[in-house]
Amino acid sequence: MDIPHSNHYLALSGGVGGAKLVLGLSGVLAPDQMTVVANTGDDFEHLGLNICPDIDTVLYTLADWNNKELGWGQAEESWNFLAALKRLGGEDWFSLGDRDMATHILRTQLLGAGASLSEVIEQLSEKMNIAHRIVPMTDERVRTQVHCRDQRTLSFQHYFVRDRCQPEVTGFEFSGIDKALPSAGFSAALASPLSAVIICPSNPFVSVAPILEIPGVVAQLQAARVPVVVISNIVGGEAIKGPAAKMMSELGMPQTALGVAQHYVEQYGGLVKGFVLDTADSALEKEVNALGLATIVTKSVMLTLHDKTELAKQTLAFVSTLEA
Ligand code: FO1
Repeated sequence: MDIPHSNHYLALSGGVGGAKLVLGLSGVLAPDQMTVVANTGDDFEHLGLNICPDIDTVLYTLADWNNKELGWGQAEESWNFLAALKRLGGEDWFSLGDRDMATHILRTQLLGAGASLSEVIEQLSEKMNIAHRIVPMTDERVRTQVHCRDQRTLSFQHYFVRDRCQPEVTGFEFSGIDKALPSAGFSAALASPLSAVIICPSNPFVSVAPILEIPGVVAQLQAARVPVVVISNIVGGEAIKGPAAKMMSELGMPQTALGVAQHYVEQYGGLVKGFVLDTADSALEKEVNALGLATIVTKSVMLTLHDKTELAKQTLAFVSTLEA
C-alpha cells in the first residue's frame, strides 16, 4: 500500500480497541505520518499517583509491553505491591501491578517537578522505543464524570472499576473541558494539512467524546474540511470490550453499529464522513448510508497483529476515497 509520504493522519484513541487499531496503523504509517491523540478523561489521582489509563494502554501496546490477557497494564506482571498494600488496609480496588507502578511513580514525579503530560509521554515513549507520536488530548485536567440513575455522580474509575460498570448511566460530563486547550501536539496536527482523522473503535461516550469536545476541535476539523472516519466499536450488537452497549441501552439508544452511526451524526453534525462496519453488520449498511455516511464493510474484530494491520490498510484506503 503506497501512501504519499506527505500524508498525515490523526488517530483518536481510548481504551483497548483504540490501541489495537493504533498498533495496526503504526505498522502501515511511518512515524511522521501519524499523530495518536489519547483520551485523558479516564485519568485520576489514586494513592497520590497520577494514573493515565488510556495513555498507558497506547504506550504499552505500541511498545509491545501490554498485558494481552487483561487489556491494560503490563505483561509478565506481578502484584506484590498490591498484596502488601492490601495487608496494610490500603485501597486495592484498582489493581496496580509492580511493573505498572514504575510508570505511575515516574509520571507523578515528573508532573510534580513541573513537566507537562505531553513531556512525560515523550520521555516514556523514548524509553520504550516508540517511534510514533502519542500526545494527550490536552495537558489540562479533564475528568469524565458519570451521572447515574440513582442520582450519584461517579468519577470514571469509580464507575468503571470500583463499581464494575453496574450503575445505570443517564449521562456524562467532562469536568474542566471548557477551559481545556488541545495539547501542543494535537494543536500542531490540527493546524497541519491532515489527510484524515481516524476515530478508532473506542467507546463514543467516554473515550471519543472527551477528545472531540475540547473547545474548537470539531470546528477546526470542519473548517479544514478533513475527512473523518469512525470504526464502529459495536459489532453484532455487542461492544468488543467494555460497557458501551450497556450505556447505549441505558441512554435509550439501539445497541447496534447503526446506533453508533446515528450518535455521531446527531452529536457532531456533518463531521463524520465515513463509517466502517464489521461484516457481521453488513445488513445495516444501507441504513448507515441513509444517514449520509459512506461505508465499507470489513473484518473489524482484531485478534491478531495481521487483523490490526489489515483493518488499518482498509481504513486508510477508505479515507482516501472520502470527500471532506
Ligand atoms: N480496569 C479494570 O477493570 N480493573 C482494574 O483493576 C484496572 C486497573 C488498571 C490499572 C492501570 C491502568 O492503566 C488501567 C487499569 N484498568 C483497570 C483499565 C482502566 O480502568 C481503563 O480506564 C479502561 O481500560 C478503560 O479505558
